[in-house]
Formats: sequence, C-alpha cells, structure tokens
Amino acid sequence: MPPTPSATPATGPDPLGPATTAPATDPAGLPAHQPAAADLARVAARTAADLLAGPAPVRLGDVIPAPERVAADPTADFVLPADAAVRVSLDPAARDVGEQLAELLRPATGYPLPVTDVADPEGPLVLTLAGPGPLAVGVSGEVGAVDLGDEGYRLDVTTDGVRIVAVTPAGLFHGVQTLRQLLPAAIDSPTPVAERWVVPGGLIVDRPRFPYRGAMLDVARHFFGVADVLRVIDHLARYKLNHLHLHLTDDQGWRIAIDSWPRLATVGGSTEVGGGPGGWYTAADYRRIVRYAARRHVTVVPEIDLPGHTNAALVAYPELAPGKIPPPPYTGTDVGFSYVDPADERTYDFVADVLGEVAALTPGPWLHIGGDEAFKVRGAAYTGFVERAQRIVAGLGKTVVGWHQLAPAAHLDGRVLQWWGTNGDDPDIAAAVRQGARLILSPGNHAYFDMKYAPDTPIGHDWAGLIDVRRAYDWDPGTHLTGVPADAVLGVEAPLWTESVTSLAEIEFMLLPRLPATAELGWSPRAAHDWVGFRDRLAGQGPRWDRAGIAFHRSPDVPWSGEPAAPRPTVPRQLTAEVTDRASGQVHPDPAGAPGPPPTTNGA
Ligand code: TNX
Repeated sequence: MPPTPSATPATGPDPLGPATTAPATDPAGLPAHQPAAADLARVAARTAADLLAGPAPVRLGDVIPAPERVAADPTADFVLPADAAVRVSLDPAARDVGEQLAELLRPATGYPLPVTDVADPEGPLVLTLAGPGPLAVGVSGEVGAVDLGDEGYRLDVTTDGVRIVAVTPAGLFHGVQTLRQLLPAAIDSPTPVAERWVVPGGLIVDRPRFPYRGAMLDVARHFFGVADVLRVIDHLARYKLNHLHLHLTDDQGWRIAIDSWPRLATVGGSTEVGGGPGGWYTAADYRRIVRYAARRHVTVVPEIDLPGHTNAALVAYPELAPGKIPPPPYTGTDVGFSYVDPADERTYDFVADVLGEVAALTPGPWLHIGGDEAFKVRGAAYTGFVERAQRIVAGLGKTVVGWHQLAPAAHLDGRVLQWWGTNGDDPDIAAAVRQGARLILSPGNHAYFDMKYAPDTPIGHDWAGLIDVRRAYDWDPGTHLTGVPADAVLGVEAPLWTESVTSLAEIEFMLLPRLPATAELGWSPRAAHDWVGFRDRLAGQGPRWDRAGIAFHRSPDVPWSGEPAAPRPTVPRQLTAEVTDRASGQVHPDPAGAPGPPPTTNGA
C-alpha cells in the first residue's frame, strides 16, 4: 500500500513545501472547513506522487555481470531528483566518466545533470577516485578490506544518493554501468520519460575474475563501417567487457589502410563475401574507433591474419604469393587455401611494415597475428614463419596474440594463445602453457557467436554445434581445459565471424542475448554462477534493449517479460548463403536455397 499523505514523517522536509493553511480538524479527523482549491490541488499532487512511490523495480543484485558482493538495504532506496549534479574527483579521466554518466542519464530523464568537480560528499551522485590499496568494506555483516584493483569499484546507495569509489577511472566506469542497470529500464529511452528514477538501496563491492574480457568482430568477411563498430563497443562497455578484437584481414577483404603498401586497402579492401563492395578503414577511421573504445575503457586488439587467410593481400600484391602467381579475388566462404610465401624475404618486409604501421596506430599492448588454418604452410615452414612474426611483434614493443595453432612455434615471453577448440583436452595447449603461454578462451562450441542459436534461427553456422544462451553460459573458463590452471587464463572472448552476417541488426541479433553470458563468465566469481539466476537477470535486459532499439534474439530459454515499449527493430533477413559445416567439411544448402560458396576443401 502506498503511504497516505498524512503518513509522511513529520521530521523530513516536505518536498512539496509547507501547506499555505494548516487545516483544523474535528475530532473525527475531517476538515473543519472547506479546503481552499490550492490545498486540494496540493493534496492531489502529493497523492499522485505517493502512488508512484513504492519499492524499486530493480533489485540491487539484478545486474549482469553478477557483482562479487551485494548487500541490499530496502530502506535505503534513492530517488534521483531533477536538480541533481554529478560530482567527480578532481581528475580529467574521472571527470570524463562523470560526463559519460550524465550523457547516459540525460536523454531519458530530461534532467540537466551538470558535472562538477566542486566537492560535496553529500551530493546525490558522487564519483570518487581513491588511492591504491585495500579499501575497508562491510558487506552483510562481514567487515574486511578489499583491494579493488585496476577495474573494481564500490557502489553505495543510501536515501541521500549514490556514491561510486574506485582506484582507477576504469573502475568508476564499471560502477557507472552497474548504476545504469539499477535504474528502471526506461533509462535506456532515447527521449524523456515520466518515471520515478529510483535506485535500490545497499552496497555493492565488485571486481573482475579475469583481466581480459572481450568480443571479436570479423570486419573482413563483411565490412562494417565505423558507426557500426562504435555501437558494438557500446554493447561491450555495458557489460564490462574490456577488449574489442578486430579481425581486420582475411581472404575476402583487407580492411585497414597501410601507407607503405597502399593497394592492400584500395584493391584488397574492395571485395567481401557475396560480392558486395567491401570497404576499409583509413588511419583516421581506425583512430576514431580506438579513441571511442578507450573512452569506454575498451582496448582494441587488431588482428592481421598471417600467413594464411591472405588472399586479399595476394590480389593486391602478387609478389607475396607463392610462385608470384596473382590469384583471383575471393568472395566465397572457404578457408585454408591462401598464404604469403614464407620462403621469400619480401614477405617479411611486408609483415614488418604492416605490423609496424598497425602497432603505431594502436595504443593498446596487443598485436594479434592470426596463425589459424594455414593448411598449406606446414611443419618448419609454419613454425619458422610464426617465430619471425612473433619477434617482429616483440620488437615493436607489443605482446603477441595468436590463434592456438601458434602453439608449436617456439615460446616467446608473454605470448597469448587464443583457444577456439571444441574439446578441452588439448595436450599441445597444456604444453604451451607449461612454457609460459597465457590463454584467451573462445571455445567454438560455447563462445562462437556465429553459430546458430537453434536449427531454425535464420543466420549462422553450426559446425561447432548450436549455441543457445544456456550453452553460452554453462562453462567455466577456470577449469575448461585439461592441464591449464585458472591462473594461466587471461580471460574470455566471444568471436563473431561474419560470413553470414551482413548488417548491424544481424550483428546485434547474434551477440544479444549471448554476449552478457560471456561477460558474466569473464567478470563474476565462479561462486556466483547460476543459470536460473542469470536467466532471470537476463530477462530484465530485454526491455532495456527494446527501449534502446537494439535488435536482439528473444531466445525461448529466457523468460522475457512484456511487450517492447518501442517498435521492434528489423529482424534479420533469411539466410541467403550456404553454411559450411567445418567439422565434417560438408557444405549444407541453406533452407532458403540460395547459391553459395565453393565447397570447403579443408576441415578445421
Ligand atoms: C574458423 S576460428 C575460423 C574462421 C571462420 C570461422 C567460422 C578461426 C581462427 N578461424 O576463419 O570464419 O571458423 O566459424
């Protein structure tokens, strides 16, 4: 029951101001005189406000990824007032997080939300950078000290306001994403909504399980413009994913301008799967992506796939091809047929020039050199090539990342292998880890979001199986690989290959709702793993995506509630290409029966 106006505590300030006349009451409590019209209006307004009151619609723990510790206090809910300011520590990066909080809240609330670094610890929204070291916390009666580390945060909600404390701006940013999910779903509306902006009371202390949490977008099979990539970064940031891996080159297209080898982009970039026009990023485009990501505390990991998956480069520069024979452009979906000539020194000039330019454009520490499915470069020719490429990367001051096929090449300090197998019993990987390799886990049968959800979902492959939301969620990066201890696992990544994905709506359909599963595996403590709880929290994201106009798949294994508040975004077209079953090497005609690529000659 909402409280009646007379139940308002006498001690608290009346938000509607004092009444103009204090009405006398008779012994039965009825007004002794006819109230003035102004008084009636005041009571009506007050009653309406109180009717809108009530418990917060979101519970403090209803967050993805699940926070490490949550102590709800239902007596401490906070309602954001229209005149709130965002107060931040005197630090440019912290201030920018405050600006981003205001930018997130302004459209739906319509509130001005000025951002200031004038201190007022009592203010309604306060973001504070604390010094490093353990922070005293008391959650659920348990008192202790927690080291928030590079990305952790503490979020306190009391009736007076919301306070987020972190050691780094990244931690503040993650706290802001939590706050966003604690507000009613209408906060994702792009236009003002009449809503009581209530945040559930209590305390959250949170930090990630793994330092690397990411997604990959293949911009080579189909090209996606800068705006699409920025929108994907938004989705990552919302769920505290902190790496965007861009698969920039493949047989069907070369997507980044390289000054010293200009035809890579102008010639190699002009094709894509299915014969479309392709495209490529200029250095300015790429910098824009990197900057946008960095503001959201997301690091870009560029991949130049070598020595295989290079047909587009060979079309542009036949001198790199074996026998210097120019290949025709390729717009199908086969793999494993192309390679740069590992026996020619010119190839290493190319590798050094390309990796040098990409490294110079990339502030993050990683440089991904691919290494997968180079079926025609075998044995010593392959390991010799990889070892030289690894040394080039190290010489540029970057850390090598490569697909797990790199494992047989000699170990290089710090190198990271990205595992995409489907069987966690892989002795080569266990051996590489014993030599010091760290792993990013992208199990094909759990994290490959180019796999279909179900036989009848319109786009995607199924060579690694069908991946519904539960399958995306039900695995443990800490124990997934035999002989690989959790501390060798740098983190998780969900790759989205785009042979069958042609638009932003299709990217979103494939990523959502599975991407939050990867995010939770990478961030939340294992003890928080719980399918039913996750499924129910995930259902709460649906109305947010609807409000934001995001085209997600309404997976039947999630209890989505209600109908969207805004018209649903376009659903993906029916698949128009054939789907290659990589495990069997078979090509399956798509149900729609459209002409497809040539048959696969090599299984993975
Ligand atoms: C395997 S995983 C590939 C890609 C394909 C993908 C399709 C990996 C490193 N290589 O070339 O696009 O399967 O699922």
